[in-house]
Amino acid sequence: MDHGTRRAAKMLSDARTVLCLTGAGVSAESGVPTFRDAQTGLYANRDPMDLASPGGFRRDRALVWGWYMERLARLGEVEPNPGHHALAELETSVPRFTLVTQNVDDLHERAGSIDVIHLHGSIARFRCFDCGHPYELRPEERTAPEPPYCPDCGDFIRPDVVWFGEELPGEHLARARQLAMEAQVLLVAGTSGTVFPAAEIPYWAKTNGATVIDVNLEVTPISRIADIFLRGPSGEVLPDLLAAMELFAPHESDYDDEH
Ligand code: BJW
Ligand code: ZN
Repeated sequence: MDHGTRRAAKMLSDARTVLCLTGAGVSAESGVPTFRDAQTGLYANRDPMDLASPGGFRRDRALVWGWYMERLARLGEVEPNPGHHALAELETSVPRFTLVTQNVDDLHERAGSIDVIHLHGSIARFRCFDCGHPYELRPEERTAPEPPYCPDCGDFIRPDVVWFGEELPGEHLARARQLAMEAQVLLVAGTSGTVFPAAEIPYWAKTNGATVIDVNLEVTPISRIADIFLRGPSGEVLPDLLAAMELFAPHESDYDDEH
């Protein structure tokens, strides 16, 4: 086992309060494309503002709707990977563990994570572009070329995600910020750390004394400020980290003398 994994496992074992921040990279090994991979990314050769902004939706709602419906259909065919499972298990071994994700998929929940904050919404929920009322999408509307109309105001239905230029859900962001300031360890996995305000979380944690551990295939602005950078695929690094925590776990025999 390498030194970084061992140090990170020790930090996590000793911590009472851990916050975990995830991004698209944790779902990559499930077969969900990331956004900024130059070849396979969802934004590769495309302008993110055409696909993920209110202006883009107004300009070409069929393009945006089709892009989201295609992604939603693909999500129905994938499963959580060992990285998601390791994070769900970590929640059970740390006294206070919260996961804050930028991902709009539900793979963390499907792996068993319970305390999950979605900063950028959910691709499987819908609401009206104008009046904001929630909307239950009918199966046939998933394959339609255009979004349905809102029964309350007549505007178009959109996915309940956070686009560029839109505010993040206030309560969720406030809770993430509070937890970042209280955390003893911030475990970051699979994010490029380029989209704000989520990308500020590691700075909030670090300036409040947390140890920052970053798991990523590549160097990012977060790995540069991290105390421990574990370079590799999260589907391998996170299970290794969990296994390494066994080294520091109290064993029953440790209590024999006391009882
Ligand atoms: C692996 C791996 C493996 C791969 N293992 N690792 C401050 C400065 C500059 C700009 C701004 C600023 N504050 C705000 C802004 C503007 C803007 C912004 O941040 N722009 C930047 C791009 C510069 N932010 C906003 O507009 C936000 N709103 C806001 O600030 O509102 C303020 C406001 C106030 C008052 C009134 C009005 C507004 C909203 C941001 C919303 C972002 N939404 C998206 C789309 C969601 C819906 C959808 O899914 O379509 O969220 S954009 C997209 O990026 C998505 C992601 O959640 C987000 C982050 O991406 P992520 O997860 O990091 O993925 P990638 O692809 O970037 O990286 C993957 C990483 O994984 C890589 O590092 C790989 O190496 C790694 N990896 N495989 C481990 N197996
Ligand atoms: Zn409406």
